[in-house]
Amino acid sequence: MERTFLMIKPDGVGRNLIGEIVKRIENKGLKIVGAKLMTVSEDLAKTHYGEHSERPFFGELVDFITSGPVFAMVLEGENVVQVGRTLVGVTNPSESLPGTIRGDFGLTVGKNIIHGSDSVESAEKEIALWFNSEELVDYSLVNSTWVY
Ligand code: ABT
Ligand code: MG
Repeated sequence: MERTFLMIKPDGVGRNLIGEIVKRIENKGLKIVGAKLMTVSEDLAKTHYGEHSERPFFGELVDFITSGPVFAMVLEGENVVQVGRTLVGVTNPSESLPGTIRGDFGLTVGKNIIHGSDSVESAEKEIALWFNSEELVDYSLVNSTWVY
């Protein structure tokens, strides 16, 4: 089954949105196989956002993501990478539709509430970067028969 990496950023945690976001993930029928509240080291932030290292906003991005705790999650489900991005919304919250997490709770691109892996390849890399294999739990959801 496909897996993706979602991470509620310091703005989302600081605004008490963990429960609201987890509720949406559970309602959708996705399975949470890993989750933790953690602070992000500068090294981890720079590795995670490595593809943006030459961009002018890189310094601010690293400062922001290390500014407070994040809530990191691994989700499992059919087509979960794309479904995760759909739940999250587009990069700029001001262009993200109502009904999406960024569309409902965000206003500016620099503080867009949550991260979601953008491809299966990114998801695999990000899961390996953020979680140890012992932190991922293998179990069945009681109602999964009705989802798939
Ligand atoms: P992430 O889920 O955080 O990776 O966002 P997303 O994949 O939707 O968008 P990308 B392009 O990966 O943006 C990464 C972070 O950089 C911020 N950003 C991006 C800016 O601040 N200014 C910009 O012009 C662009 C393109 C938004 C993203 N994160 N935050 N916070
Ligand atoms: Mg991205």
